[in-house]
Amino acid sequence: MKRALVIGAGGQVGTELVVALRARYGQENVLATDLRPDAAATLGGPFEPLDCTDGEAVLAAVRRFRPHTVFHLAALLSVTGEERPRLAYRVNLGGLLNVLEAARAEDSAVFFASTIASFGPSIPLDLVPQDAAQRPTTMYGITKAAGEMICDYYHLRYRVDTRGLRFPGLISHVAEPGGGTTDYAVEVFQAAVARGAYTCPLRADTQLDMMYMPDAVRAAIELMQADPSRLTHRNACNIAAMQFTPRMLAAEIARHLPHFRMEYRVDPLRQAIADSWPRRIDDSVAREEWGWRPEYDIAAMTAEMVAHLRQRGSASPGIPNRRPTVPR
Ligand code: VAH
Repeated sequence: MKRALVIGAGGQVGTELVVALRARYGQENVLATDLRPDAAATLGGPFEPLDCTDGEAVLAAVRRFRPHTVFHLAALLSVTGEERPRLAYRVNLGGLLNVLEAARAEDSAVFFASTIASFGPSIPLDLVPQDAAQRPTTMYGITKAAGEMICDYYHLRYRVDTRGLRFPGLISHVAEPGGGTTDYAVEVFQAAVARGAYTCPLRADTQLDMMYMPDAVRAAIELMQADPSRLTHRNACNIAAMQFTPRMLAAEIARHLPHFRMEYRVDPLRQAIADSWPRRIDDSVAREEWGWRPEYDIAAMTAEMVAHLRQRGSASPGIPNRRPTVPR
């Protein structure tokens, strides 16, 4: 991979992925695109506004930039997807189809960001294997499970080099998440540093898979660099790093901020979504097929998050807090 096009670059993953890709391949070889033109100021370097639901615009951007790999990150997450299910369907599936069609035409590889939310409550959720049945109950999860299969189809039918990961909840101090059920695990750090207290929208015992963003970004790049002959599972590799509950995270934060207090006011929508997801996923296949290994556990992640936010001395990361931008 020498040249990369990142779609949805202004989001939580894209903001850090663009930096990592440019460090590896050079600023001019990584084009960042996002629906929001103002993301250019945050991302710097080569940038173009791009609406992934506009198939002609996606094809034109891929044809002009000629990337070896398109990292497709643009999507509505779980909470926003429940608030606007038809839009989530249009963006998450329509956008992906546009990317796959452009990649097919221009012989680019595609990275697809899937999620542990592509599983649902019809299976045992305590240790979900790579090939478990997928019956998600959110529009977000449905679009991601279908997206995985569409990526398989484009590989099998048209030989497009499609690959992807099922990301856990992702935690970063650089950019805000937007509209996700796991956003509490980012907001809590900002609140702890700024106010010493946070009101959590999930029950204290809600265990979910989580991952620190540097691990997630490295996993995406390592998967795209992996020897394709080793990949049996291409588009939907389970990857894991840590599992925790809000109660566990609060205790870890209190090791750095002894006066921190976590309160709870359960949001029924977020709790119902979280209860439908795996409490832990099995990432042994990714470890075997392409050598996946996480580098951050809850202690290392918490120490870095608190240190960065304290150093910044602000309640919110460098990127202004915002709801996700969605097409009109
Ligand atoms: C969400 N952050 O909460 C996303 C993620 C596993 C959760 O896909 O919707």
